[in-house]
Amino acid sequence: MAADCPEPAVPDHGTLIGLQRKNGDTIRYECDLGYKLGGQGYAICQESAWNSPTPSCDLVNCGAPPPIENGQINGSDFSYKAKVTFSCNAENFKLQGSRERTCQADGIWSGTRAYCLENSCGNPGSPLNGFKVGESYMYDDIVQFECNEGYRLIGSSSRTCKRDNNWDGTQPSCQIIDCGDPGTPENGERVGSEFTYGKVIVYDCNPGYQIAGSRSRACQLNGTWTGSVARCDVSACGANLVGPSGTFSSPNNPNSYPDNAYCRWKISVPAGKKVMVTFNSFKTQKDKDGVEIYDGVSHTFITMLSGVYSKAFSFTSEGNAIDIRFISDGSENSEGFSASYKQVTCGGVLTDLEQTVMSPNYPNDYPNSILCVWSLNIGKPFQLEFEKFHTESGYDLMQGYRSLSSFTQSDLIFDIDGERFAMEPIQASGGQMYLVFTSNNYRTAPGFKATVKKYQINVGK
Ligand SMILES: [Ca+2]
Ligand SMILES: [Ca+2]
Repeated sequence: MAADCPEPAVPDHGTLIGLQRKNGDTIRYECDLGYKLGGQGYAICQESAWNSPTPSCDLVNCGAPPPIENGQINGSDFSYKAKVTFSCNAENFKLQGSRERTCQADGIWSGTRAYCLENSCGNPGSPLNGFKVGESYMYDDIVQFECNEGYRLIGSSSRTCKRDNNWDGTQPSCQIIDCGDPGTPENGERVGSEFTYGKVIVYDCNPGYQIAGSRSRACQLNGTWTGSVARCDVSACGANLVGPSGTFSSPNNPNSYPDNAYCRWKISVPAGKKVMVTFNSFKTQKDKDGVEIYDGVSHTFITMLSGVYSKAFSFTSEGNAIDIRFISDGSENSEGFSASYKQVTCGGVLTDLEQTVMSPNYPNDYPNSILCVWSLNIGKPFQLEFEKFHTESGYDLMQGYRSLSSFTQSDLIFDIDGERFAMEPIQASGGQMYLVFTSNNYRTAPGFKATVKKYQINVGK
């Protein structure tokens, strides 16, 4: 019978399990936590000897953690219970994963793998009614915000991507710029009812009052109106005038009008009639002082007169009222104007294509001794096409000027009388035409009919 096996050695940091030492018996070795077996974990007693040497218990080593791009591993002990930390090389990188990892007993690092990722705050978006400038959202990048015209930025106009992946400041919004109601002066009127950025309000005073403060005001970017509050003060000039006829003139005429004059005359005649105003003399500081004429019913702008006119001229309203303003600036003056008015039944104001001009009674004979004035203010090139023209030759005359504010010989574009057949259209590339028809006191004819038509480039040659 063979002898027993010798007492086996116990590995450092390990334990021996099993007390039997006879042939055929098995013993086992176990290592303490954090140590692993180096060698076979058991031995069998065979022929009085252990068939395997005593194993070692080696300290667990997790090995170097995977390298970290744009960062570094701090710590060089990778064995059981050792800790390593990770850091990123530059501020614009942010660590993702575990900042600290510990080597565990199973040889695996605790936590999750660390990466250094470039910082990004993400697209902050554009405000409604505005836009963003800047397409890069990394650390230290700046995006700027602007609002569309007419909107004001509320919040941060620029934001910087911070290290914590958040934008600094607050996301802006764009608020519509509204200057608020600027009011309406007593004894006056206001044209315009929109108060947002860029909108313009125009003031006027009733006849007999003159405006103080700003005649027009615009809503500005900063939410305030330009100019100063409009007021209507009693005026020494201007009046409401009622037909059938009368006169009016600039202040002090024929002596000089004052600086900063503002006079408004509104002349009304019975419904169905029109007002013809004749300027018998006219002399103002050119382009600085002058007269504005509007239809008194539709408020359509007819013309503006300024400078010196050497002969009398007239304007006729379309409705049964005409609205005239005389305005002078703060320096230099002249004698101004003298005017008369009367109610008439011919002439008028044309502002659109396809409108017609006809002699009174057309197609029957026009009356003797008439003066008819038409203002054609179409606002774009047009041509006047006559479908008929027949007046007393040599005495009953139709004249056309290319302007509503100048009536010199060089402004005259046609001057016709008698009977005409197949007339070429008369073109007005400037969008305006001033027509005057006069008949003398003897003999008439059927007159004329003409229509405002679209401008044709190739007509007229
Ligand atoms: Ca002046
Ligand atoms: Ca005649």
